[in-house]
Amino acid sequence: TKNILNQFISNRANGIKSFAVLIDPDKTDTSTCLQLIRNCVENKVDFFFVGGSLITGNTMGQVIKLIKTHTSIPVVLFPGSNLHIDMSADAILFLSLISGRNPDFLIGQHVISAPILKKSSLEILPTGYILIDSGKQTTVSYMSNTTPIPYDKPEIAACTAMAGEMLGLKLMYLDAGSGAQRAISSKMILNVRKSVDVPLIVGGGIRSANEAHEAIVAGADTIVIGNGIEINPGLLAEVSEKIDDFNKAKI
Ligand code: 1GP
Repeated sequence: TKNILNQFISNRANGIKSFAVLIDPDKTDTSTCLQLIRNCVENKVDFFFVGGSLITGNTMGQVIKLIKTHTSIPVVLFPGSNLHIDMSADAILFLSLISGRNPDFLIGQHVISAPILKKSSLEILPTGYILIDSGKQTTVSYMSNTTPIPYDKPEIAACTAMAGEMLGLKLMYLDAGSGAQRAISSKMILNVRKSVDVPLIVGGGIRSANEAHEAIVAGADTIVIGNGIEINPGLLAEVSEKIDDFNKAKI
């Protein structure tokens, strides 16, 4: 059933915040991955994002299989290229890198993958992918050969999101990049939030529950964390609790 986009949209409409955990298939062996999955189940994570801008191993399929055998939490592909498609996932972030000016990541990769995705049962999530500078060059900015939006230029991020929404993109993903030195500022999140109605995914460099909370208060609908959990597995429970508290206070 294709309902992940609707889940994002109805959560947004109801002011319900959600939590996505990014699994980089390169970074986990089976037992660490299994531990992480159990941790996610215990803490009621809403989505798994699986992927990354560069994948060197051949384990993405195994990671998805592992998730699928242990939970029913939806698996959303977070591809770095048209090579990162796996039919056993539930959905794919069909990312157009709208902060960049590299046509390959704006539309080229999409043309190559469209006929394959069309025949698949993957739910397509048309997403404006907006990279924000985080203090040091990230893998994604290098690999995509694009310049991220400067950290302190919220108006550029806002106009980029507006244009993406006008082009019909259904989700916006503000990303400082995995392993970012600093998370995206509240000011920028707020600016983007005020400029578009679509659900707003925010990630990159979030290392504490407080940072996650700030992003949510500023208007993020979905928080993505990868590295922070690898460094501190307890972060998962802390962030999940913050989100829960926020959602309960809302109801
Ligand atoms: C990266 O937003 C994700 O695309 C998560 O980043 O690994 O820094 O949490 P981190």
